[in-house]
Amino acid sequence: MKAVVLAAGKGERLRPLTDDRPKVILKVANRPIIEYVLENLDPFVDEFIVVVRYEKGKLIKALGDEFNGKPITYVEQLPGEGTAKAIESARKHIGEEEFIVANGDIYFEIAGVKDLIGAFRREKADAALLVKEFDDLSHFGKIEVEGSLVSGVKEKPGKVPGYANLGVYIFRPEVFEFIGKTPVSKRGEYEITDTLNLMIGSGKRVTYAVYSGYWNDIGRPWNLLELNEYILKNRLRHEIRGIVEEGATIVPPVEIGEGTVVRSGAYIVGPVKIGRNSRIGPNCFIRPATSIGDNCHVGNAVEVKNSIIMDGSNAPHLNYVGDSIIGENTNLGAGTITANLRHDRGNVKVEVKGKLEDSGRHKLGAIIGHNVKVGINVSIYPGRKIGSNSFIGPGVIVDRNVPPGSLLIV
Ligand code: TTP
Repeated sequence: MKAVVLAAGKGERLRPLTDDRPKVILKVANRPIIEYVLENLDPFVDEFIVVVRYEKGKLIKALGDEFNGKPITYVEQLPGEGTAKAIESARKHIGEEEFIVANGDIYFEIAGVKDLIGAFRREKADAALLVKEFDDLSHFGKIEVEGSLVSGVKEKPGKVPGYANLGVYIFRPEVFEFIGKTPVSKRGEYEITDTLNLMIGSGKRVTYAVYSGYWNDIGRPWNLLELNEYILKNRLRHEIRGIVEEGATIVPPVEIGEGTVVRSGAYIVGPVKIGRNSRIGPNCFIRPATSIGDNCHVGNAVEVKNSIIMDGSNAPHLNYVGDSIIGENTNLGAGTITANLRHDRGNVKVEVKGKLEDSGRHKLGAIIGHNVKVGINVSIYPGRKIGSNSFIGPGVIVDRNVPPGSLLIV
Protein backbone atom coordinates (compact mmCIF):
# COMPACT_ATOMS: atom_id res chain seq x y z
CA MET A 1 0.00 0.00 0.00
CA LYS A 2 1.15 3.57 -0.69
CA ALA A 3 0.79 6.54 1.64
CA VAL A 4 0.06 10.04 0.41
CA VAL A 5 1.22 12.67 2.87
CA LEU A 6 -0.11 16.21 2.43
CA ALA A 7 2.52 18.87 2.97
CA ALA A 8 1.81 21.62 0.45
CA GLY A 9 0.14 24.09 2.83
CA LYS A 10 1.51 27.54 3.64
CA GLY A 11 1.15 27.13 7.40
CA GLU A 12 0.10 30.75 7.78
CA ARG A 13 -1.20 30.27 11.30
CA LEU A 14 2.30 29.22 12.34
CA ARG A 15 3.97 32.45 11.29
CA PRO A 16 6.71 33.57 12.00
CA LEU A 17 8.09 30.02 12.16
CA THR A 18 6.83 29.36 8.62
CA ASP A 19 8.01 32.70 7.21
CA ASP A 20 10.53 30.89 5.03
CA ARG A 21 9.81 27.16 5.33
CA PRO A 22 6.96 24.63 5.33
CA LYS A 23 5.60 23.85 8.75
CA VAL A 24 6.13 20.09 8.45
CA ILE A 25 9.90 20.52 8.64
CA LEU A 26 9.77 22.50 11.87
CA LYS A 27 11.43 20.36 14.50
CA VAL A 28 9.67 19.18 17.61
CA ALA A 29 11.87 17.27 20.05
CA ASN A 30 14.60 17.91 17.47
CA ARG A 31 12.85 16.02 14.65
CA PRO A 32 10.80 17.37 11.71
CA ILE A 33 7.07 16.96 12.40
CA ILE A 34 6.52 15.04 9.15
CA GLU A 35 8.93 12.31 10.26
CA TYR A 36 6.55 11.33 13.05
CA VAL A 37 3.82 10.89 10.43
CA LEU A 38 6.04 8.77 8.17
CA GLU A 39 7.24 6.72 11.13
CA ASN A 40 3.70 5.75 12.11
CA LEU A 41 2.64 4.93 8.55
CA ASP A 42 5.84 3.04 7.80
CA PRO A 43 4.80 -0.46 9.00
CA PHE A 44 1.81 -0.46 6.64
CA VAL A 45 3.21 0.99 3.42
CA ASP A 46 5.94 0.42 0.84
CA GLU A 47 6.17 3.92 -0.65
CA PHE A 48 5.51 7.49 0.45
CA ILE A 49 4.14 10.14 -1.87
CA VAL A 50 4.59 13.59 -0.37
CA VAL A 51 2.55 16.44 -1.87
CA VAL A 52 4.53 19.67 -1.79
CA ARG A 53 4.27 23.27 -2.94
CA TYR A 54 5.13 26.06 -0.47
CA GLU A 55 8.94 26.18 -0.09
CA LYS A 56 9.12 22.67 -1.53
CA GLY A 57 12.91 22.75 -2.00
CA LYS A 58 13.44 23.05 1.75
CA LEU A 59 11.09 20.15 2.44
CA ILE A 60 12.76 17.87 -0.09
CA LYS A 61 16.20 18.78 1.28
CA ALA A 62 15.12 18.11 4.88
CA LEU A 63 13.43 14.77 4.20
CA GLY A 64 15.53 13.31 1.37
CA ASP A 65 14.48 10.58 -1.04
CA GLU A 66 13.77 7.74 1.37
CA PHE A 67 12.50 7.04 4.85
CA ASN A 68 13.48 3.83 6.64
CA GLY A 69 14.67 2.47 3.29
CA LYS A 70 11.33 3.16 1.56
CA PRO A 71 11.22 5.57 -1.38
CA ILE A 72 9.69 9.02 -1.10
CA THR A 73 8.20 10.45 -4.29
CA TYR A 74 7.47 14.17 -4.29
CA VAL A 75 4.60 15.57 -6.32
CA GLU A 76 3.78 19.22 -6.70
CA GLN A 77 0.23 20.20 -5.83
CA LEU A 78 -1.94 21.02 -8.86
CA PRO A 79 -3.17 24.61 -9.14
CA GLY A 80 -5.87 25.29 -6.55
CA GLU A 81 -6.10 25.08 -2.79
CA GLY A 82 -7.29 22.42 -0.42
CA THR A 83 -6.83 18.88 0.74
CA ALA A 84 -8.86 17.34 -2.13
CA LYS A 85 -6.66 19.15 -4.64
CA ALA A 86 -3.59 17.93 -2.79
CA ILE A 87 -4.75 14.30 -2.93
CA GLU A 88 -5.66 14.61 -6.62
CA SER A 89 -2.08 15.69 -7.28
CA ALA A 90 -0.87 12.18 -6.38
CA ARG A 91 -3.24 10.50 -8.86
CA LYS A 92 -0.71 9.34 -11.42
CA HIS A 93 1.29 7.55 -8.74
CA ILE A 94 -1.66 5.54 -7.43
CA GLY A 95 -2.34 2.24 -9.16
CA GLU A 96 -5.37 0.02 -8.62
CA GLU A 97 -4.89 -0.46 -4.89
CA GLU A 98 -6.34 1.38 -1.93
CA PHE A 99 -4.02 3.97 -0.36
CA ILE A 100 -3.61 5.82 2.93
CA VAL A 101 -3.72 9.60 3.12
CA ALA A 102 -2.49 11.61 6.10
CA ASN A 103 -2.00 15.29 6.75
CA GLY A 104 1.71 15.91 7.20
CA ASP A 105 1.19 18.28 10.12
CA ILE A 106 -0.50 16.02 12.63
CA TYR A 107 0.77 13.71 15.33
CA PHE A 108 -0.91 10.36 15.89
CA GLU A 109 0.23 6.92 16.90
CA ILE A 110 0.48 3.63 15.13
CA ALA A 111 -2.61 2.06 16.79
CA GLY A 112 -4.80 4.53 14.90
CA VAL A 113 -3.53 3.41 11.49
CA LYS A 114 -3.88 -0.26 12.42
CA ASP A 115 -7.50 0.22 13.52
CA LEU A 116 -8.27 2.29 10.45
CA ILE A 117 -7.02 -0.40 8.08
CA GLY A 118 -8.92 -3.00 10.15
CA ALA A 119 -12.21 -1.06 9.86
CA PHE A 120 -11.73 -0.47 6.12
CA ARG A 121 -11.21 -4.18 5.42
CA ARG A 122 -13.86 -5.44 7.85
CA GLU A 123 -16.52 -3.17 6.38
CA LYS A 124 -15.38 -3.76 2.78
CA ALA A 125 -15.58 0.01 2.62
CA ASP A 126 -14.95 2.47 -0.19
CA ALA A 127 -13.26 4.87 2.22
CA ALA A 128 -12.39 5.08 5.90
CA LEU A 129 -11.38 7.86 8.23
CA LEU A 130 -9.93 8.14 11.68
CA VAL A 131 -11.99 9.99 14.28
CA LYS A 132 -11.64 10.95 17.91
CA GLU A 133 -14.24 12.02 20.44
CA PHE A 134 -13.98 15.61 21.74
CA ASP A 135 -16.24 17.70 24.01
CA ASP A 136 -15.93 20.76 21.81
CA LEU A 137 -15.83 20.47 18.02
CA SER A 138 -15.67 24.20 17.25
CA HIS A 139 -12.28 23.81 15.56
CA PHE A 140 -13.04 20.51 13.80
CA GLY A 141 -15.06 18.79 11.14
CA LYS A 142 -17.79 16.75 12.85
CA ILE A 143 -18.17 13.18 11.66
CA GLU A 144 -21.76 11.98 11.94
CA VAL A 145 -22.19 8.22 12.08
CA GLU A 146 -24.90 5.59 11.83
CA GLY A 147 -23.71 2.24 13.10
CA SER A 148 -20.41 1.42 11.47
CA LEU A 149 -20.79 3.94 8.64
CA VAL A 150 -20.26 7.67 8.33
CA SER A 151 -23.48 9.48 7.40
CA GLY A 152 -22.01 12.94 6.86
CA VAL A 153 -19.25 15.42 7.60
CA LYS A 154 -20.12 18.86 8.91
CA GLU A 155 -17.42 21.55 8.95
CA LYS A 156 -16.95 23.51 12.24
CA PRO A 157 -20.33 22.65 13.84
CA GLY A 158 -19.73 24.90 16.90
CA LYS A 159 -19.27 24.02 20.56
CA VAL A 160 -20.81 20.55 20.48
CA PRO A 161 -19.39 17.15 21.48
CA GLY A 162 -18.83 14.36 18.97
CA TYR A 163 -16.35 12.73 16.64
CA ALA A 164 -13.72 14.93 15.01
CA ASN A 165 -12.01 14.20 11.71
CA LEU A 166 -8.32 13.59 12.46
CA GLY A 167 -6.91 13.89 8.93
CA VAL A 168 -6.03 10.22 8.29
CA TYR A 169 -7.94 8.34 5.57
CA ILE A 170 -7.99 5.30 3.32
CA PHE A 171 -9.34 5.60 -0.20
CA ARG A 172 -9.71 3.49 -3.30
CA PRO A 173 -8.62 5.06 -6.61
CA GLU A 174 -12.29 5.76 -7.43
CA VAL A 175 -12.04 8.70 -4.99
CA PHE A 176 -10.47 10.69 -7.84
CA GLU A 177 -13.81 10.66 -9.73
CA PHE A 178 -15.46 12.24 -6.70
CA ILE A 179 -12.63 14.71 -6.21
CA GLY A 180 -13.20 15.77 -9.83
CA LYS A 181 -16.80 16.63 -8.92
CA THR A 182 -15.99 18.38 -5.62
CA PRO A 183 -17.04 22.04 -5.70
CA VAL A 184 -14.92 24.81 -4.26
CA SER A 185 -15.90 25.52 -0.63
CA LYS A 186 -16.90 28.81 1.02
CA ARG A 187 -13.29 29.38 2.04
CA GLY A 188 -12.15 28.87 -1.55
CA GLU A 189 -10.69 25.38 -1.17
CA TYR A 190 -11.34 21.93 -2.60
CA GLU A 191 -11.86 20.02 0.62
CA ILE A 192 -11.70 16.27 1.06
CA THR A 193 -14.55 16.46 3.58
CA ASP A 194 -16.79 17.72 0.74
CA THR A 195 -15.60 14.81 -1.39
CA LEU A 196 -16.56 12.41 1.41
CA ASN A 197 -20.06 13.92 1.53
CA LEU A 198 -20.37 13.41 -2.23
CA MET A 199 -19.31 9.77 -1.83
CA ILE A 200 -21.82 9.21 0.98
CA GLY A 201 -24.54 10.92 -1.10
CA SER A 202 -24.00 8.45 -3.92
CA GLY A 203 -24.25 5.43 -1.68
CA LYS A 204 -20.55 4.67 -1.12
CA ARG A 205 -19.62 2.92 2.11
CA VAL A 206 -17.50 5.28 4.21
CA THR A 207 -16.49 3.80 7.54
CA TYR A 208 -14.44 5.05 10.49
CA ALA A 209 -12.22 3.94 13.35
CA VAL A 210 -12.31 5.64 16.74
CA TYR A 211 -8.86 6.58 17.99
CA SER A 212 -8.26 7.00 21.68
CA GLY A 213 -4.54 7.84 21.71
CA TYR A 214 -2.75 11.19 21.67
CA TRP A 215 -3.32 13.36 18.60
CA ASN A 216 -2.30 16.90 17.83
CA ASP A 217 -2.92 19.08 14.81
CA ILE A 218 -0.03 21.49 14.47
CA GLY A 219 -1.91 24.56 13.36
CA ARG A 220 -0.85 27.23 15.83
CA PRO A 221 2.47 27.96 17.56
CA TRP A 222 1.46 26.66 20.97
CA ASN A 223 0.59 23.27 19.42
CA LEU A 224 4.35 22.85 18.91
CA LEU A 225 4.91 23.29 22.65
CA GLU A 226 2.12 20.82 23.49
CA LEU A 227 3.57 18.20 21.15
CA ASN A 228 7.10 18.82 22.37
CA GLU A 229 5.99 18.22 25.95
CA TYR A 230 4.07 15.06 25.00
CA ILE A 231 6.95 13.53 23.06
CA LEU A 232 9.54 14.35 25.72
CA LYS A 233 7.35 13.00 28.53
CA ASN A 234 6.36 9.84 26.71
CA ARG A 235 9.08 8.88 24.25
CA LEU A 236 12.40 10.17 25.55
CA ARG A 237 15.14 7.72 26.49
CA HIS A 238 17.86 8.75 28.90
CA GLU A 239 21.02 8.74 26.81
CA ILE A 240 24.16 10.81 27.19
CA ARG A 241 26.36 10.77 24.10
CA GLY A 242 28.08 14.09 24.75
CA ILE A 243 30.42 15.17 27.53
CA VAL A 244 29.09 16.07 30.97
CA GLU A 245 31.66 17.81 33.16
CA GLU A 246 32.01 17.05 36.83
CA GLY A 247 29.80 19.38 38.84
CA ALA A 248 26.91 19.29 36.36
CA THR A 249 23.66 17.69 37.56
CA ILE A 250 21.48 15.66 35.21
CA VAL A 251 18.09 14.41 36.42
CA PRO A 252 16.84 11.74 33.93
CA PRO A 253 15.49 11.37 31.38
CA VAL A 254 17.83 13.61 29.45
CA GLU A 255 19.09 12.94 25.93
CA ILE A 256 22.32 14.64 24.99
CA GLY A 257 23.70 14.29 21.47
CA GLU A 258 27.26 13.65 20.31
CA GLY A 259 29.69 16.52 20.56
CA THR A 260 27.60 18.45 23.07
CA VAL A 261 29.39 19.65 26.19
CA VAL A 262 27.56 20.28 29.47
CA ARG A 263 29.74 22.38 31.73
CA SER A 264 30.03 22.39 35.49
CA GLY A 265 27.16 23.94 37.42
CA ALA A 266 24.56 23.16 34.76
CA TYR A 267 21.41 21.72 36.38
CA ILE A 268 19.22 19.84 33.90
CA VAL A 269 15.91 18.32 34.97
CA GLY A 270 14.41 15.95 32.40
CA PRO A 271 12.62 15.35 30.24
CA VAL A 272 15.04 17.44 28.23
CA LYS A 273 16.50 16.74 24.80
CA ILE A 274 19.66 18.42 23.58
CA GLY A 275 21.02 17.87 20.07
CA ARG A 276 24.59 17.60 18.79
CA ASN A 277 27.52 19.97 19.15
CA SER A 278 25.76 22.30 21.55
CA ARG A 279 27.32 24.13 24.48
CA ILE A 280 25.44 24.09 27.75
CA GLY A 281 26.48 26.04 30.85
CA PRO A 282 28.42 26.58 32.96
CA ASN A 283 25.85 27.41 35.65
CA CYS A 284 22.53 27.25 33.86
CA PHE A 285 19.15 25.75 34.74
CA ILE A 286 17.30 23.73 32.10
CA ARG A 287 13.89 22.64 33.28
CA PRO A 288 11.51 19.93 32.00
CA ALA A 289 9.90 19.78 28.56
CA THR A 290 12.72 21.63 26.84
CA SER A 291 14.23 20.74 23.46
CA ILE A 292 17.47 22.38 22.41
CA GLY A 293 18.69 21.64 18.87
CA ASP A 294 22.12 21.12 17.30
CA ASN A 295 24.87 23.77 17.51
CA CYS A 296 23.10 25.80 20.19
CA HIS A 297 24.55 27.67 23.13
CA VAL A 298 22.76 27.99 26.47
CA GLY A 299 25.22 29.76 28.69
CA ASN A 300 25.91 31.14 32.12
CA ALA A 301 22.96 32.17 34.34
CA VAL A 302 20.34 31.17 31.80
CA GLU A 303 17.06 29.47 32.72
CA VAL A 304 15.04 27.63 30.08
CA LYS A 305 11.77 25.80 30.68
CA ASN A 306 9.09 24.17 28.55
CA SER A 307 10.57 25.61 25.38
CA ILE A 308 11.88 24.76 21.94
CA ILE A 309 15.20 26.26 20.90
CA MET A 310 15.88 25.30 17.27
CA ASP A 311 19.25 24.51 15.63
CA GLY A 312 22.00 27.10 15.75
CA SER A 313 20.32 29.41 18.27
CA ASN A 314 21.79 30.93 21.40
CA ALA A 315 20.63 32.09 24.81
CA PRO A 316 24.17 32.76 25.97
CA HIS A 317 24.10 34.98 29.05
CA LEU A 318 21.56 35.90 31.75
CA ASN A 319 18.42 34.92 29.81
CA TYR A 320 15.06 33.53 30.84
CA VAL A 321 13.30 31.52 28.15
CA GLY A 322 9.96 30.19 29.39
CA ASP A 323 7.20 28.46 27.37
CA SER A 324 8.75 29.93 24.24
CA ILE A 325 9.76 28.89 20.76
CA ILE A 326 12.96 30.21 19.27
CA GLY A 327 13.54 29.52 15.56
CA GLU A 328 16.85 28.59 13.91
CA ASN A 329 20.01 30.71 14.01
CA THR A 330 18.54 33.25 16.39
CA ASN A 331 20.54 35.00 19.08
CA LEU A 332 19.29 36.47 22.34
CA GLY A 333 21.43 39.26 23.77
CA ALA A 334 22.60 39.19 27.38
CA GLY A 335 19.79 39.92 29.81
CA THR A 336 16.96 39.32 27.32
CA ILE A 337 13.90 37.93 29.06
CA THR A 338 10.69 36.36 27.80
CA ALA A 339 7.64 36.94 30.01
CA ASN A 340 5.34 33.94 30.04
CA LEU A 341 2.58 34.87 32.49
CA ARG A 342 0.07 37.73 32.54
CA HIS A 343 -0.33 39.66 35.79
CA ASP A 344 -4.08 38.98 35.71
CA ARG A 345 -3.33 35.24 35.33
CA GLY A 346 -5.60 35.09 32.28
CA ASN A 347 -4.92 32.89 29.27
CA VAL A 348 -2.30 34.29 26.94
CA LYS A 349 -3.79 35.47 23.62
CA VAL A 350 -1.85 35.36 20.37
CA GLU A 351 -2.53 37.03 17.05
CA VAL A 352 -3.09 34.33 14.43
CA LYS A 353 -3.75 35.44 10.84
CA GLY A 354 -4.76 38.89 12.06
CA LYS A 355 -7.16 37.70 14.78
CA LEU A 356 -6.45 37.48 18.49
CA GLU A 357 -6.86 33.88 19.62
CA ASP A 358 -6.99 32.45 23.12
CA SER A 359 -4.13 29.97 23.34
CA GLY A 360 -5.88 28.23 26.23
CA ARG A 361 -2.57 28.50 28.05
CA HIS A 362 -1.91 30.23 31.28
CA LYS A 363 1.74 30.34 30.43
CA LEU A 364 3.06 31.18 27.00
CA GLY A 365 6.20 33.16 26.23
CA ALA A 366 7.65 34.45 22.96
CA ILE A 367 7.45 32.99 19.46
CA ILE A 368 10.58 34.11 17.66
CA GLY A 369 11.30 33.32 14.00
CA HIS A 370 14.56 32.35 12.29
CA ASN A 371 17.73 34.45 11.93
CA VAL A 372 16.66 37.03 14.48
CA LYS A 373 19.16 39.14 16.39
CA VAL A 374 17.80 40.28 19.74
CA GLY A 375 19.92 42.87 21.56
CA ILE A 376 20.78 43.05 25.24
CA ASN A 377 18.13 43.61 27.90
CA VAL A 378 15.16 43.14 25.60
CA SER A 379 11.88 42.31 27.38
CA ILE A 380 9.29 40.34 25.43
CA TYR A 381 5.62 40.28 26.50
CA PRO A 382 3.77 36.93 26.70
CA GLY A 383 2.54 35.52 23.39
CA ARG A 384 4.34 38.10 21.21
CA LYS A 385 5.82 37.08 17.88
CA ILE A 386 9.04 38.35 16.33
CA GLY A 387 9.27 37.81 12.56
CA SER A 388 12.27 36.11 10.95
CA ASN A 389 15.31 38.17 9.89
CA SER A 390 14.50 40.93 12.38
CA PHE A 391 16.89 42.99 14.45
CA ILE A 392 15.74 44.11 17.88
CA GLY A 393 17.99 46.76 19.39
CA PRO A 394 19.16 46.91 23.02
CA GLY A 395 16.59 47.66 25.69
CA VAL A 396 13.52 47.36 23.44
CA ILE A 397 10.27 46.29 25.10
CA VAL A 398 8.49 44.00 22.66
CA ASP A 399 4.84 44.58 23.59
CA ARG A 400 3.42 43.94 20.10
CA ASN A 401 4.08 41.56 17.25
CA VAL A 402 7.07 42.35 15.08
CA PRO A 403 6.75 41.69 11.30
CA PRO A 404 9.55 39.79 9.52
CA GLY A 405 12.60 41.78 8.49
CA SER A 406 12.00 44.57 11.04
CA LEU A 407 14.56 46.84 12.60
CA LEU A 408 13.41 47.96 16.05
CA ILE A 409 15.42 50.39 18.14
CA VAL A 410 14.49 52.41 21.23
P1 TTP B 1 -4.14 23.14 6.90
O1 TTP B 1 -3.51 23.08 8.25
O2 TTP B 1 -5.60 23.32 6.84
O3 TTP B 1 -3.48 24.27 6.00
P2 TTP B 1 -2.02 24.85 6.03
O4 TTP B 1 -1.00 23.80 6.27
O5 TTP B 1 -1.82 25.66 4.78
O6 TTP B 1 -2.01 25.82 7.30
P3 TTP B 1 -2.65 27.29 7.47
O7 TTP B 1 -4.12 27.12 7.46
O8 TTP B 1 -2.10 27.71 8.80
O9 TTP B 1 -2.14 28.16 6.35
O10 TTP B 1 -3.78 21.85 6.06
C1 TTP B 1 -4.03 20.54 6.49
C2 TTP B 1 -3.05 19.62 5.80
O11 TTP B 1 -3.23 19.61 4.38
C3 TTP B 1 -1.64 20.02 6.02
O12 TTP B 1 -0.89 18.84 6.14
C4 TTP B 1 -1.25 20.76 4.75
C5 TTP B 1 -2.09 20.08 3.71
N1 TTP B 1 -2.53 20.94 2.62
C6 TTP B 1 -2.06 20.72 1.35
O13 TTP B 1 -1.25 19.83 1.11
N2 TTP B 1 -2.51 21.52 0.34
C7 TTP B 1 -3.40 22.53 0.54
O14 TTP B 1 -3.79 23.23 -0.43
C8 TTP B 1 -3.89 22.74 1.89
C9 TTP B 1 -4.86 23.83 2.18
C10 TTP B 1 -3.42 21.93 2.88
